[in-house]
Amino acid sequence: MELHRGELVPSFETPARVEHILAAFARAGWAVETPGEYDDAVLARVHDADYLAFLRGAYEAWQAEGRDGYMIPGAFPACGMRRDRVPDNLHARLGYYTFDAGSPIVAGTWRAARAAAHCALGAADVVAAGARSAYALCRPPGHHAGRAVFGGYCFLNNAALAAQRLRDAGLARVAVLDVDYHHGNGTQDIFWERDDVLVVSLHGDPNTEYPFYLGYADERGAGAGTGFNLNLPLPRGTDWAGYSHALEQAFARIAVFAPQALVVSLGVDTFQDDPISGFALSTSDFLRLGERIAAAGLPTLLVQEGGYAVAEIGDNVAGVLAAFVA
Ligand code: OKP
Ligand code: ZN
Repeated sequence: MELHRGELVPSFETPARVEHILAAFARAGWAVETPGEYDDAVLARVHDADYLAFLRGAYEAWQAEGRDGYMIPGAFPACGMRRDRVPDNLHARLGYYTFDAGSPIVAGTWRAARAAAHCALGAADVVAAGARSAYALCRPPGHHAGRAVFGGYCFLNNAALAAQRLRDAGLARVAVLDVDYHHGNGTQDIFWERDDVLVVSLHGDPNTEYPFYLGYADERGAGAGTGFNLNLPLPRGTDWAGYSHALEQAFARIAVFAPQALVVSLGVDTFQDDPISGFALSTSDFLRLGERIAAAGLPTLLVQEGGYAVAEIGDNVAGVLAAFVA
């Protein structure tokens, strides 16, 4: 469930999304593997230790206070309030570590987020070992999760963990291309001051689209990372003509960067019938998207992000991957 316009409504991010993706893979005859386990120290490569400790123990602490159900924040340290100390109060800490009320923590959240991260890390290891491509079927998604903040259904930043894993495997430069409808504010946050990971994102204009407070074109990185963040916000209604134009700008920047690998935050909520998004890509456009990504000729790791048109999500994801399977 999520708090949406003052009401608890069923979350758009559902287990059925994975079932539909797996069904499409089965129809295509594609096998799926389960990744191994990773030590939590790997998560600390992109997330702060206090944040990870909070996420790990949040629901047990909630239960120890005699509560059950959905852990939803109601207070946030907004403008003019203190962020230099983390309160003891559990509800206050919950608000401290998130930026929205739409991403409840439940009993299985840590286990699921950790398992999704392991999928991305496992796929990163496959690419680091020399594979042309790999795909990580992550749920929950990750690109809204920052160094020490969750939100937008995201708790651990799967794509950022994968990019860091590739760096740690010895690849000097890694590019992240985020094609989810929503701006990947967490990925931008994590790599903001770095010049070894280029972050490029195509997304709905934050002036009207979630996550609203980040994702504008004038955000280019800071310090050593100046110029290594590229945002390409696009208006509601953008179709393949507009989208593919921005995609060429993205790949022009990536080509100059000349990375050793590409991590794609693969949201398919750019689909025309997505219930919470505003672009107009068709199922056949996802074939073209996959072909364009593959044409970059880079070792490529695709990490599942959003996509909420559940009946079509399988065909849309499989469409992108088709270019890598041929
Ligand atoms: C996640 B991903 C609040 C509405 C917020 C969150 C959308 C998260 C999208 N009630 N909706 O980028 O696909
Ligand atoms: Zn999205």
